[in-house]
Amino acid sequence: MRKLSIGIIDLVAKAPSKTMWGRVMGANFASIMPQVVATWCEEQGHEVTLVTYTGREDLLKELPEKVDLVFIGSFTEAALLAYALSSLFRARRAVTALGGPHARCYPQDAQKYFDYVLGFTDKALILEIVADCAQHRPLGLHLSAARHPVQLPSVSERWKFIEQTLRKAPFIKIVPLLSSLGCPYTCDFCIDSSVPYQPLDADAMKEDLRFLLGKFKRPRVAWHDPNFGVLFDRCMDAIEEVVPPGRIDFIAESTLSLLSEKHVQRLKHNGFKALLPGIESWFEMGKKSRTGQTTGMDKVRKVSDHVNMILRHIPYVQTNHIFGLDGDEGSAPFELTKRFLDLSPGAFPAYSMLSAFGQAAPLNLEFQRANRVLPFPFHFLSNIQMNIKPKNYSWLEFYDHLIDVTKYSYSPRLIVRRFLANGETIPRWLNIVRGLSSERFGRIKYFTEIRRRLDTDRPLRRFFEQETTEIPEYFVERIRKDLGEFWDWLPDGAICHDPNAYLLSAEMACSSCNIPNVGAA
Ligand code: B12
Ligand code: SF4
Repeated sequence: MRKLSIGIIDLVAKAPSKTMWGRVMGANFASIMPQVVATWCEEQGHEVTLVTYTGREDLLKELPEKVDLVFIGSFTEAALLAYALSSLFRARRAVTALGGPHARCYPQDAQKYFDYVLGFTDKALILEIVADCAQHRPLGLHLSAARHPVQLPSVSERWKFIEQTLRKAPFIKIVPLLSSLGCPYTCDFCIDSSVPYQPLDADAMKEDLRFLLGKFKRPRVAWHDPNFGVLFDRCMDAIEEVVPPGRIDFIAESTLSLLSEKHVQRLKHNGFKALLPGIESWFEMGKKSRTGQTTGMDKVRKVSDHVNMILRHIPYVQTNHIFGLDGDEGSAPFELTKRFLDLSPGAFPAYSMLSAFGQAAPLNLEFQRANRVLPFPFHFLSNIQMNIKPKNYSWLEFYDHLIDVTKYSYSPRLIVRRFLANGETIPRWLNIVRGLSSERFGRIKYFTEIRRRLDTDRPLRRFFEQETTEIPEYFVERIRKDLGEFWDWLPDGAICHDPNAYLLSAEMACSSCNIPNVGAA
C-alpha cells in the first residue's frame, strides 16, 4: 500500500468571522465525521493533517502544502469555499473528495468540482477511496455506503484530533458525541425523515464518557444526535452507570414529545444543562410537540407550559421555530411566537426559514415540481435565507413579519428578561452574547438589507420574483468579499446551480445505478 499524505478540512465557517459568538463557540461547532475520517486514514498508516476552519484563522496558511488526497467536510453555506479549495488543491495535483451535508444534498452539483462526492460514509467507503485515489474529471464519482456507519472510532481513538480543535475554543470546550443516527420520526422537511433510526453501541458510549472523565475536571459534551433520547432509558442507564451525577455537563437536541417531566428530572439529575427542542410551527407538527390537534394560541399556551417546566430543571433551553411553512398564513405565526416569548421569557428562540436543501428530503421534490425553489447561491443557504417561494406571503410581507419578530425576540428588553430568567452563569452570558452578536446584529442587519433592496434593487427583486435567474450583484459582491483570496480559485459558474437537479435526477432514475435517487443519501 502506498503511504499517502491526506488532508482533511472541516469547514465550520464559510468566511472570516470576528463575532464574539463565533470566537466563543466556533470550535465547539466542529463536526464529528472529519475527525472520524482522519482516524480511519491514520489507522491505515497514512500521514494525516486535519484543519478545522472556524473563521478566525488564516486558512491559506493552515492548509497542508503537499497532499495526495483531500477530504473536505462542508455544509451548503460553505460549499463555495469548499469548491474554491478543491480547485486550489487540484492545481497542486491533489485528488479531492467532498463529504457532509452539502454532498448529501447537492451531489450533482458537487460532482462538477470534486473527484469524489460522498453520501452516507463508512470506513469501507473511505478505504475504497484512499485505495483508488484517482482523478475523476470532469465529473466526479458519487459514492454512498448503504447506510450510516454502525460504529465510530472511540473518543480516545480520535482524541488527538478533538484536542487540536478544542485548543481553538477559548474557555468553553465542548466534545461532540453521538449515541444514535437517523430518526424514527418523519417530519417531511427534514434530512432524517427517511433515514432509519439507528442506536450506536451503549458500551462504546460508556467507554467514551469514562475516557472524558479522566481528561477533564468537568467535561462538557454535546450530543450531535438529530434527536437525542429516543431510546431514553437505554441512554440514561448508560450515563448513570459511568458518570457520577453532575460530573459531566450535557447538551442535546430533542423533541418535546420525549421531554416529559419525569424524563426532564432524570436529565437534570444526570447533568443536562442545555436542551434544544423543536417546536417548528404553531399550526403543524403537533405529534412532535405533544400537542396533537391543538393549534394557534392554545398550542402556544401548551408549549409554553411545557417549556417553562423544562426551564425549572434545565438552565438553557433553545426552542427551534420554522417560518414560511405552507401551513402559515398572515401575521399569526409571528404574533404567536411573540406571545410564546412573553409566556416563556427564559427560552432562547432560534429561527429557521423553510429551506429546500437539494435532495435532503423527499418533500423537496414537491417544491421543485411546483417550480418554487429559487437558485440562491449556496453561500446564503443556512436556514436564514428561505429559498422557497412562500405559499401564502409576498416576499415583502414575509420580510416585514420576519424583521418584526426578530427585533422583538432580541430586543434589549427580552434579552434582559432572558438573562434574569436563566438561573446559571454560563447560560445567562451565552444568551446575551448570542442574542447581541449573532442574532441581533447579524440576522436583523441581513433581513433589513434584503427588505430595503426588495424596494430599491430592481434586479434583486426580479430574482426573488422568479422573473430572472441571474444572481443579483448584491449576492455576488458578498460572496466575493467573504471568499477574499479564495474568490480567484472559485471555478467558473460555481455561484449558479440548478435548483431542480434533484427532480431531474429522480425523473431520470437509472435502474443500473446503485445510488438512490430519491431519499436523503
Ligand atoms: C448536530 C447538528 C448540528 C450541530 C453540529 C454541527 C456539526 N458541525 O456537525 C450544530 C448545532 C452546531 C449545527 C449547526 C448548524 N447546522 Co446543523 N445539524 C445537525 C444535525 C441535527 C445532525 C448532524 C449530524 O451530526 N449527524 C450525524 C452525522 C454522522 O451524520 P451526517 O451529518 O448525515 O453525516 C454523514 C455523511 O454526510 C458523511 N459525512 C458527514 N460529514 C462528513 C465529512 C467528511 C470529510 C466526509 C468524508 C463525510 C462526512 O458521513 C456521515 C455518516 O454517514 C443535522 C440534521 C440531521 N438530522 O442530520 C443538522 C444539519 C446538518 N444542520 C444544518 C444547518 C443548516 C446548520 C446551520 C447552518 C444552522 C445555522 N443557521 O446556524 C449550522 C452550521 C454550523 C456549522 N457550520 O458547523 C442543515 C444542513 C443543510 C445543508 N445542506 O447545509 C441540517 C441537515 C439540518 C437541516 N436544516 O436540514 N448543526
Ligand atoms: S425534524 Fe427532528 S424529529 Fe423530525 S425527523 Fe428530523 S430529526 Fe427527527
